[in-house]
Amino acid sequence: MTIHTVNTTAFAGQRPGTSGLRKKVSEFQQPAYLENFVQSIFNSLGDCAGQTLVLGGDGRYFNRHAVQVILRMAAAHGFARVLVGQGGILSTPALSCVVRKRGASGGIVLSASHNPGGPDGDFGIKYNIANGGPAPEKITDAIYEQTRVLTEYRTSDAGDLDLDAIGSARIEQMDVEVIDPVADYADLMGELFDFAAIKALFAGGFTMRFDGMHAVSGPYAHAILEGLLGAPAGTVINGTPLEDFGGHHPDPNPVNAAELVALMSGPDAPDFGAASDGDADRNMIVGRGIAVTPSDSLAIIAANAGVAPGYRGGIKGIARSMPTSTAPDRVAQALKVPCHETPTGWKYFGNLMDAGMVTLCGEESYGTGSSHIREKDGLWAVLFWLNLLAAGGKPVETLVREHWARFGRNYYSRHDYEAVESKAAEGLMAHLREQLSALAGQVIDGYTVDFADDFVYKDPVDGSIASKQGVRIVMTDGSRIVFRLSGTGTEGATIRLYLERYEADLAMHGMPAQEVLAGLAAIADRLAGLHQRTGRDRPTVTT
Ligand code: G16
Repeated sequence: MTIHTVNTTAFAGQRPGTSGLRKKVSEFQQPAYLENFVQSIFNSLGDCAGQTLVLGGDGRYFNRHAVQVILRMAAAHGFARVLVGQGGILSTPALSCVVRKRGASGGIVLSASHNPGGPDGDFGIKYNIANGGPAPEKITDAIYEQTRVLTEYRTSDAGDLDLDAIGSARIEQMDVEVIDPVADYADLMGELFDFAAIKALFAGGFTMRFDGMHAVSGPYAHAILEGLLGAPAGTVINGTPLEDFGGHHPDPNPVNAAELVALMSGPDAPDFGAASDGDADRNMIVGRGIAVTPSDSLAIIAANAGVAPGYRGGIKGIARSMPTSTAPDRVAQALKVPCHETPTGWKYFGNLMDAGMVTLCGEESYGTGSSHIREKDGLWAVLFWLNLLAAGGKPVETLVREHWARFGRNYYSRHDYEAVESKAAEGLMAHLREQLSALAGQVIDGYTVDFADDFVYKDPVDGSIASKQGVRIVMTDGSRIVFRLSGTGTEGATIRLYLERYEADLAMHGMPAQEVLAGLAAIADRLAGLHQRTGRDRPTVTT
C-alpha cells in the first residue's frame, strides 16, 4: 500500500447547500469530483492525524463506492480510526449518535436525504462535527473555499475493504472498524423512551404501519419496532434499503407516502402510521383519518414531553425554523420556556443545543428531534408518539384535537414550485424584496400587514449572522406568508411558499386547510407574481 498525491483541477459549484453538497449522481461520477470535495473537507480540518471519523450513508446508488474512496483518502491523511456502518450504512441520526457516543472528531454522511436515488437520481455528502451535528456555516464556507483552489488530493492505492462483515481491518496505518449500524442508536432510544409501556401497547393488540420507503430507516425500524418492542412482523413495510428506493421518492409527506395516507383513512386503518425518508432523519405521523403536520407534531411532543422518561425533568426550550408554524411557540409560552426562531437548516440548532438552551427542535419539512443527538431523528419522533399513545390510551386524532382545543389551531401548508428556471425564481424573490419596506400597514383582502422583512438570524451563542433567510409577510392576526428558495434541490430552483393562519375558535377547527389558506395563497400570488413569473398555475407539491 502506498500513499499518492494526485493532481486535480477545481470544480465549480461545490458549495454546500442547506444540508451538504447534493448533486446528480452523474455529476459525482466525474473523475475526481468526489475526491476533490473530500480533500476540501480534510483541508478545512487541518491536521487529521490521530483523529477518529465515523462514516456511513443511506445506502443509495454510489454509497458503497464513495465509502471506499473516503476510507482510502482518510488513511492517506493519517486518521487513526474510521468507524463505518456495516454495508456502508448509517442513518443520519445513527451517525450523529455514534459520533457522540464514541467521542469521534467528526463524521461524513453520504446522503441526498429525501431526493430520489439510483443512477439518474441524486447523491450527497455532508460533514458533521464532533458534537454529532452538521458543520456550521463557517466550516461549510471554508470547505467551499478549498474546493475553489484545490490542485491535488491525497489517497492510498489500497484495495476495497469488505464492508459487509462486522470486524476490524487496516488501511495503511489506519484502523477501520465495521460496526453494527443499529446497536448504539437502539440503546439510546431505550434510554429515552418507556419501552416496557410501548411493548405492552403492542402486546395488547395495537396496530401500526411504518413505511421505510425502501430507504435506510428499514433496518432500524425492523430491529426496534418488531424486534425490541414486539410489534408483529409486517408492521414495517418497504423495510429493505434499495439503491434506488424502489424508484420512489423517499420523502415522507402525504404526496410521496400517499399509499400510507390512503390506508390510514380507509376502513382497515391500523391505529398508527408513520414513515421516514432516505436517510431516516425525517418523519411523518399519521393517525386514523388524520395526518399530523410536522409543526403540530413538534408542538404536541413539547406539550407532552414528560411522558417519556428521557424528558421527565422538563424541557429547557424549543427551537423551530422560521417557516415552521408558530404552534410550538404557544406551547413554549404555556410552559414558560423560550422558543427560538432560526433559519431553515438543522445546523442552526446545534449551538442552541450545545449551550443547553433548547431540548426540542423541529422544522416544517418533516424534521423533529431533541438534544439526544444533533440531527433530526425520524424514528425518535415515531417512538415519542408511541410512548405518548401508550401513556394516554387515546387515538392520534383525539390527541391532536385536544391540543387544538387547548392552544388553538395553526392551519398550515407549504406549496412547492419545483425545477423553476433559476433566473425566474431569483427575479421573484428580488421583486418581493423590493416591496417589503412599503407593506407594513397595508390592508390586503381583509388582512392588515403587521410587518414584512427578509429574515435575519443572529445566533445568540456565537453572534454569527445569517441574512436573506426568507421573505416573510406577517399579518396583525398572526397569519403569515413566507417565501424562500430551497437549498436542497438539484434541478433549477424550487420556490417554497409557506402559509399559516391561526384559529382560536374550536368551532372552526374542522375546516380543510387549503380552503382556510386560499385567501393568503391568492395574496401571495399577487405580491410575488408567482404564477405569471413561473408560468405555473399550481404548485408541483402541496403538503
Ligand atoms: C434539509 C435540512 C433541513 C431543511 C430541509 C429543507 O433536510 O437538514 O433543515 O429543513 O433540508 O431545506 P430546503 O427548504 O432548503 O430544501 P434533509 O432531510 O433534506 O437533510
